[in-house]
Amino acid sequence: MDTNVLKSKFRGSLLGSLLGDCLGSPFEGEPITAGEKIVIQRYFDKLESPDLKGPVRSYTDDTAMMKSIAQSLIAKPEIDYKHMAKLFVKDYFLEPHRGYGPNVVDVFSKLRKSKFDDIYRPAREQFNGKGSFGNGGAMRIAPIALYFYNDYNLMVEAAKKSTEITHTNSLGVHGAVLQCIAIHKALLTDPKEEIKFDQFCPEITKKIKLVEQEDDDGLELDDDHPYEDKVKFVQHFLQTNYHEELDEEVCQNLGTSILAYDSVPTAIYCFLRALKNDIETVKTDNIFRRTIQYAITLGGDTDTIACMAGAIAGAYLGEEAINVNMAKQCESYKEIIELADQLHALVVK
Ligand code: F2R
Ligand code: MG
Ligand code: MG
Repeated sequence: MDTNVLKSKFRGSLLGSLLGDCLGSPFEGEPITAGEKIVIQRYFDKLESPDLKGPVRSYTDDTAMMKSIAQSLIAKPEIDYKHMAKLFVKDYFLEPHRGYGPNVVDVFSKLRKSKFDDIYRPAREQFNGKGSFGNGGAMRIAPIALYFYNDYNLMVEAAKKSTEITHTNSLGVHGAVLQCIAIHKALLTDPKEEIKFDQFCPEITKKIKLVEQEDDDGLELDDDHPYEDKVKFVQHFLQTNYHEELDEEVCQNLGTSILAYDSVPTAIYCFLRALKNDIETVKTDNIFRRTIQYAITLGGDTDTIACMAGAIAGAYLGEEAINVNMAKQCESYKEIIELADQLHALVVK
């Protein structure tokens, strides 16, 4: 792929992640009624206006941690997970009010107290040794997909290792790997050759199946391949003709919660649905906007689902698809472009 196209896609993915977070966070946990969908439509219409004044929209933990990963990859191109852990912790203690997950903050305190002697121990101890399966690993993963765009196996390994600093439950780790695989697939697909809907899900299903098989403990206690099954559900919903009532079924079956299992497949669905057809309650011809606005109208963990859907949409469509006025409304948007460019300069020759 042409290096300039890739540069635009690197920017698109990190900006997509930022915009989803900043624009989705005011609605996190709010019940989304028909009236609220109209409010969201007007909010997005206004955001596209060049005349909009007022304070920028703040980012939350999703972007804070995504920035730390990008900064760490840039500062330590040989990959240093202790350095990455230190950036997570430093950012948290500098700005603790960015809406971090209720339990992950204990990991940060323990890492600080232990002087980072074993960066994986505090996360392993979470939830009585089960580890977290929140979506905190997945929400921040975009820089890993970009940095390792040329080496799929290293990408999967880095997705796991960077996630395990805070999340060790296989549902948390595999959720992050699935999100990384989806961004990677979108990144390497030329937007001129339209994504073939019938292929995107089967391809990422095959990949996540391998990851789930490799990490299987062999005890056959629970469902051994939850994400493989869930992506098949995404495919099923995509094959169903869209109507507004379908959203209810999507929310119930795919989920919209703070858990990785209940949010990563939903983000993938939002991107593919927005790409496939118009959505009655989301009036725009712009596929990037449709993706994040639609994700927000599903409710629940709106900042994170819009952030993850935005990272995939941006990786596919590139920066040009993102309205500049809307991007300028988001805190640190110039810094995010700078980080994307530095990652691109490091890995795209
Ligand atoms: N924290 C939030 N949203 C809450 C409201 C924020 C508010 N608007 C504000 O501004 O203050 N959002 C952020 O948290 C999510 C990412 O969370 P992360 O990093 O995964 O954290 P954690 O604490 O590890 O897990 C989240 C919750 O999931 C449940 N859980 C996880 N593993 C579990 C297990 N093994 N057993 C039982 N429950 C488990 C717990 O309830 C955790 O607290 C993003 O949405 C981000 O935006
Ligand atoms: Mg957040
Ligand atoms: Mg969230």
